[in-house]
Amino acid sequence: MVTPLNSFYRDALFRLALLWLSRAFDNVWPLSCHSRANFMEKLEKRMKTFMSRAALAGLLMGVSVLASAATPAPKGAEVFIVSPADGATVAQTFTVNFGVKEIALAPAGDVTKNTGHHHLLIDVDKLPAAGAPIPNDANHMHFGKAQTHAEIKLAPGKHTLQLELGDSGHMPFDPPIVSKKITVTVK
Ligand SMILES: [Cu+2]
Repeated sequence: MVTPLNSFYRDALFRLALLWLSRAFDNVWPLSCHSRANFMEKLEKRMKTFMSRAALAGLLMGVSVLASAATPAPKGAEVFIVSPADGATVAQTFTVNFGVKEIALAPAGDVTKNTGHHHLLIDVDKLPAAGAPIPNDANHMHFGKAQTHAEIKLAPGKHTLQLELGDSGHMPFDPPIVSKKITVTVK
């Protein structure tokens, strides 16, 4: 997906896009008009150039904003499932205990550095994409109040559980902070 840029390149990209756009805009107006037809033709041509530049500049700015979206993972940060144990057999309603190392928990919206909140991925094969908030559905449960455990209910059978930490805006860290995926058998 989007390769995170460091802040220097991100700023440079943004400024370049702005500068380039404003130069294109300047070119539209100082038209010398020998005749009305000539003027309209020139204007049309320059507007077209301006519009295509505006579209491209918008794209560049979008990329620079997107690239700024991922919060870098704190060094050594880890997340893990304390219980149940991998391979455990559990009742339909059971408690999952969450653990973290080298990162603190904070509610969603709290932008304190080196914090995040838990997301429980249930029967998820593909990790949530970088650069977008973690989905919020039955397979991606958010614990945006900085909870350290949850009581969940699953249908009988085998299920996989995995934790992923998200930042204040529910975005995966870069690189993603995910636990080992465990399998439980629900009675
Ligand atoms: Cu979240």
